[in-house]
Amino acid sequence: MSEPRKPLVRHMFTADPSAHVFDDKLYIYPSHDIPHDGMDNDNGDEYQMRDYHVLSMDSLEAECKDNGLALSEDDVPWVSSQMWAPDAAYVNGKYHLFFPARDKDGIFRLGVASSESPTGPFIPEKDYIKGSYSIDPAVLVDDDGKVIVYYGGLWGGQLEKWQSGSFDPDAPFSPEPDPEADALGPMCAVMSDDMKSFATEPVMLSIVDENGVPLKAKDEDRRYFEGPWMHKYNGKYYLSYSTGTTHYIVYATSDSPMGPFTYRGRIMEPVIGWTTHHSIVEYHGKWYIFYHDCEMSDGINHRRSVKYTELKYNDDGTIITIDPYKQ
Ligand code: FUB
Repeated sequence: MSEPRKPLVRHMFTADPSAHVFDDKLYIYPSHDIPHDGMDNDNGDEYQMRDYHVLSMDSLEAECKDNGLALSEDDVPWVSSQMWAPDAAYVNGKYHLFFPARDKDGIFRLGVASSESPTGPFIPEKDYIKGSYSIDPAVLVDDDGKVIVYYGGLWGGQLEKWQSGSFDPDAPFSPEPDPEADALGPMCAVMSDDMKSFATEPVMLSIVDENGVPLKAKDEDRRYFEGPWMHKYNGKYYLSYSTGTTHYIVYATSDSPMGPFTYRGRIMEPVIGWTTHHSIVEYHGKWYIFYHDCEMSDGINHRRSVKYTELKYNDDGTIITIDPYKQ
């Protein structure tokens, strides 16, 4: 049986969970961490993932199942390494897996693969999505049918390296170039109907404070770092993300899926391990946050395990902050 706040599976390391409900069952699309004794650095070189396995639960009371290999880097012609945090969406009768990985030049791109089944195997497109870069795709299928992908991550995720309009391998990534500058935000684009390309030019989302002023790069407790997620609650768009260096999961809200988003607060305090990455899903009338930590590996950053817990809102729509180690 899957218990909240315990690793969903223990036979492998899993991270970056994107949870969805399809046909009344829970499906979790995680990264698959590989144990090794290599380097651990600001470039994320320790995250050497090579494939994806989809996890599923018939209900919250049921055992969490590993559905086996869903996609391997060996099957994707454009990928050289590091298949990082994925997401999935059900559109036009098919399941689509969105994933980031390094291309043959070592540049992170976004790819897509599709399947008749939520658990795969997924058949990848031969090339990455044209115009895509950076990491951590998260996909919203909006109520009007529009499919919007949010993505981007600092440091190893290379978002800073695209600010001139093309990839600049020498752009500094740590710390961000100018702490007084407006912080970078996640990128976002509408997908084409066949899910194979961007239908709109990607734009960077703006995240502002309570006075409408864009968050600054130096505001590390609140500014965007990586791991975007978008969900809707009572008609509002909730953009949640990791603050990276300060290890929080925070959120901002808007009346539009393209923002601007107003910072609202903290969803989760830091977990054990450097990265924190989450998704939020409604299931049988309650809300849950899926996340990872390194408790099972005694704090080894690239040996993470996916967990979940309930997420609660106040009457005014704000989210109650979760301490991952206190009930
Ligand atoms: O899993 C590799 C990277 O670590 C993800 O892309 C980030 O969000 C962070 O969790």
